[in-house]
Amino acid sequence: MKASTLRKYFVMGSQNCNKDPLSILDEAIKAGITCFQYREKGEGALTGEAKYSLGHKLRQRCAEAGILFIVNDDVELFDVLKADGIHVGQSDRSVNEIRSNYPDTIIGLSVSDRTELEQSPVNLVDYLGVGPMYRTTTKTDANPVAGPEWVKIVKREYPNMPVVGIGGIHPGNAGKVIEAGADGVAVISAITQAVDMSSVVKSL
Ligand code: TZP
Ligand code: MG
Repeated sequence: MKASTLRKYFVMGSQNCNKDPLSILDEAIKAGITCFQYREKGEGALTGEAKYSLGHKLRQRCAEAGILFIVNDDVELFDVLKADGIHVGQSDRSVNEIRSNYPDTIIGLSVSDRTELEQSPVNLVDYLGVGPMYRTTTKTDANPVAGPEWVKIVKREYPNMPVVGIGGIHPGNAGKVIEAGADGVAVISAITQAVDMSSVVKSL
């Protein structure tokens, strides 16, 4: 994948939205996001048919706009929606298994410390999600804050691997993440809760 696709990576599920997720995605696309991840997860998340149904609509919007559509965790959902890629965490389905079943798909992997990095099949993934950059209240089981310094460490070890920072990122601190060497910033609440989304995405 082109590293620049990660530049403004919007992550969202219905549980993050206080209005229609489709209209939030539409607005975010119009504002200039470069990538989207459907992450229907945590308290209040949709399940079953409702999750698939919303996924279909979000997927369609991204296809129409030419925005990469990534599914978090759920390999079956990824498959049914014919998503462009899948993002997994350390305790999700194994990268080895996904790669052998989907040789050409985009795989993103979260790494939050050195141990995770050392134990990861980095050669099999297309990009790394690194974080949390800052304190976040969006993911209740987030790992301890690693900060932009963590981006530097990952990039030093894997200079050619596309890297996106995540966790507590907003227009006021995104620059530090990019300065540390990240190819982009992944955000949830800075966009879903934005009063002026167009200006937030532009500043990011
Ligand atoms: N992974 C690490 S932190 C985080 C995820 C999914 C939550 C990011 O949400 P926000 O609102 O951008 O801090
Ligand atoms: Mg996960």
